[in-house]
Amino acid sequence: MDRKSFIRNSLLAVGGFYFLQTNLFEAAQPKFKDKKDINAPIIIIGSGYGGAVSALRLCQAGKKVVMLEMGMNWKSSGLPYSNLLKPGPSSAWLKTKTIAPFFNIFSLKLFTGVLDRLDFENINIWVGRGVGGGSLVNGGMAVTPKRNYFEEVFPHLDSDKFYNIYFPKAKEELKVNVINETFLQECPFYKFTRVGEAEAHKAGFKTVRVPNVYDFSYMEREYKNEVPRSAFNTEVIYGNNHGKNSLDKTYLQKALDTGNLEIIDLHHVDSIQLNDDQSYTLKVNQIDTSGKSIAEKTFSCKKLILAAGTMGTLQLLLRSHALHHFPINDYVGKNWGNNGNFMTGRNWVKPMTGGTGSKQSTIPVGGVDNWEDPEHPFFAEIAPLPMGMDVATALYLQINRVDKKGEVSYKNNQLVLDWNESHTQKMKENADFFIKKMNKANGGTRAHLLFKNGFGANICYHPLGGCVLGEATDEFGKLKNHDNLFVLDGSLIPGTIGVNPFVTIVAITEYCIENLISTNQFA
Ligand code: FAE
Repeated sequence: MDRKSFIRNSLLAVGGFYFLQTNLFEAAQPKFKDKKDINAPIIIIGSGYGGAVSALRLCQAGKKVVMLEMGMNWKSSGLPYSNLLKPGPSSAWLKTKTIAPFFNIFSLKLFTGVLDRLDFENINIWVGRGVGGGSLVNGGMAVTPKRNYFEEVFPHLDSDKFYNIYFPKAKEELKVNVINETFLQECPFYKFTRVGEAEAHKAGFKTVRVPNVYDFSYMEREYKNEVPRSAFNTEVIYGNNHGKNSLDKTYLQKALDTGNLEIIDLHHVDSIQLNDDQSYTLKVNQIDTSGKSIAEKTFSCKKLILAAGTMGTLQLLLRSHALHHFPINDYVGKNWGNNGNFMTGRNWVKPMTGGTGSKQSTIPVGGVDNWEDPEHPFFAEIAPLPMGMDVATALYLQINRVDKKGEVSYKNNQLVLDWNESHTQKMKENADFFIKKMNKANGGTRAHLLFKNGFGANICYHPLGGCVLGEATDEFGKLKNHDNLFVLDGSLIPGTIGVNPFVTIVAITEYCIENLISTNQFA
């Protein structure tokens, strides 16, 4: 079987093509309130991790905050999220075909879905869109970085403070929990994890249990069919209808409960101008759910927080600089990385004994920890591949060091990424080492049915950097040469953190916003 027929046959076997119902979209169009152009004291652009943490702490300090989000508010729309086997409205941001890392044979009608893919010459970057940002589409893996690597990446931060205060605070607010070990050992939906761990041990690797924001007590009840299924119903990258504590249920809900936050969805900020009095004017496009522009607006604010995610924040800064000579400094765009993301896998994994399992949870709970190996340091998530049938395939998202950083610039009206094979060479060597060792000990082949040559070097879920803390910004996220503009999102982390990044993004934002509030930067 070749790669294309593997994908086609597998998907046809589990459900066939799913044609979208036109009337479903039309009936469900949210009713937009006609908002006048706004002059607000504080505007936050983006409702992902950095934006949500900033909003909560400012609102608790009694500040009125307006948050602009280009994606949709799924919670208030009442529209359900789609699952992997039946893609629908939530599956992609304004695309006519699905955009998952593989298996993209499903047609879609243009809709403001939650998953977007930004395609560059040598790398594709997936991001979340909607109120909650990346928390709507991600796997919920809530990992605290290894202390020695955190200290290497952020030599100027007080790591005692982070490990005693900000990481614990982040985990508590995000509702991080760990799967029950007995449940994991017995549940058929976690066969892929058990096989992955047993094979890793046989090959001489160490494995670790990975915490998550998915509520594992809910998962145990969904297994018993006491509540609707989500992780066990192939829901994840197109949104989870249940179980996952995404930001709309945690930080953002708490911020809304203060009465000080207004979230305005389906509003895309195009560019920013700095005014003579050091305030900001934003050019904003209101769109409908088919992506059509329905109003051009102008928002003004004294204090501006950029939390549009690494790529969104860089786009705003670099585009505004190109269009309006918006002041930026030489560090903007530098020190960018893919957090060492490298996807790989193995085919023919235990085909005679049920492979990795026909039923798979979408929530990863295991990882191979080879970080201490001086020659091949990496962490590899044992990732699910929920296709509704056993495909005897193991999937891994490796996270490596990023010793050679990339750079982001803006040319011909678009972001350009200086990133090529030389940046991922060491990652490829690590993946090759890992897969060879696994196959030697356990059987199996390189996953040429999933990726060309078995390596997905161009798959990135964790874009980081480009507006690095202490380089492009001061030590608490204020952009250099600005009095009233703060960057608080993944772009503060210099391209790498060694684990899945959102716990670190939350902890760093908690640290920065606490200081910014206490030094009256938002007065
Ligand atoms: P982010 O969450 O991306 O939020 C930015 C928000 O700004 C988005 O809602 C955008 O729509 C919005 N925005 C952007 N530009 C504009 C504009 N011009 N106007 C208005 N709004 C705008 O930023 N990380 C983990 O730690 N664990 C995981 O298990 C994990 N799995 C992942 C799986 C997938 C498929 C993906 C795509 C990512 C995953 N990540 C994971 C990465 C994680 O979600 C990501 O690092 C964070 O979401 C980044 O947080 P930020 O606050 O930087």
